[in-house]
Amino acid sequence: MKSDSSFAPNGTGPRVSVVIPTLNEARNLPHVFTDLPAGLHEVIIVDGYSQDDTLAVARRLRPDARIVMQTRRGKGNALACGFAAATGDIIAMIDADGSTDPKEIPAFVRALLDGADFAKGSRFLPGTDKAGSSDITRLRRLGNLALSSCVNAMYGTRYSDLCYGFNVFWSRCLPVLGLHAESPSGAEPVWGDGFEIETLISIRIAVAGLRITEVPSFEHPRIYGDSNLRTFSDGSRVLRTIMAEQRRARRAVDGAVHAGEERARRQLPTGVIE
Ligand SMILES: Nc1nc2c(ncn2[C@@H]2O[C@H](COP(=O)(O)OP(=O)(O)OP(=O)(O)O)[C@@H](O)[C@H]2O)c(=O)[nH]1
Ligand SMILES: [Mg+2]
Repeated sequence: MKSDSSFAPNGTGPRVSVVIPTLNEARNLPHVFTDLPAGLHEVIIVDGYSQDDTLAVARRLRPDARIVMQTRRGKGNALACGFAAATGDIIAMIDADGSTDPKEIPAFVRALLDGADFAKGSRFLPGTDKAGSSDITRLRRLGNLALSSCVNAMYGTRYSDLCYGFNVFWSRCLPVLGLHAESPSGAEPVWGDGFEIETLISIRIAVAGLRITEVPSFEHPRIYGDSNLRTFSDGSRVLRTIMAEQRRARRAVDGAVHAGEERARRQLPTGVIE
């Protein structure tokens, strides 16, 4: 990568897919598109059946963008659908409301090229003036700190900003995330479909032992429109996710131990006691 604002100028280097969930973001999309770096492999808009002109604006301003309609409801489901559709080596997840800065994507990609599996955006990384937020409220900041500390204590991580939606990772990490874009039971919600998605991803990446690098990021206020996030109910979903993921990790360990015992039992002749 030769410059800060473009990827693989000679067609070399990793192919970067950008996944952008949209729910009524027609007025914000033009700002986001303007700041996308050059040389991207693909831009994927995952729409939640917006009532405004989101799709028309996307098609007009970025005819090469791929448009995917999500299968259920919620930002988490939108991201799962976008990830499933992505064909790049690297997937960047950003918001469509103007709060995440697409110009920062190359710094995240650089972290991956330097050896990370998962580049996690952080508004609160100490020791840098590139991290910050002019959007987050005091209450959400405190809640985020408490939830980050909880995850760090339970999973041995060092996240400084758990609930932030700007992350970039190698697409080979997707199996570890275990997300389900398809809907076997119609539009029935699936755990991870909502705003808990960022927590779920961060925990599953950590449990899998992948290499995580935090990248400083500055969050701006949404440009137009209203937030879809509800501080208390979505905060409590994040807390339930933290607990549920620990049970999931334990089940995986128990399953592996059981499978190992079963294999060992089959290999030993009956009556042999070690
Ligand atoms: N497709 C889809 N996109 C969604 C959905 N909910 C939110 N989004 C998008 O996800 C991104 C983040 O949503 P916001 O409502 O801004 O929530 P937030 O950024 O976590 O919270 P704020 O800081 O309050 O803005 C935006 O691009 C939204 O358009 C959804 O149900 N479906
Ligand atoms: Mg937002």
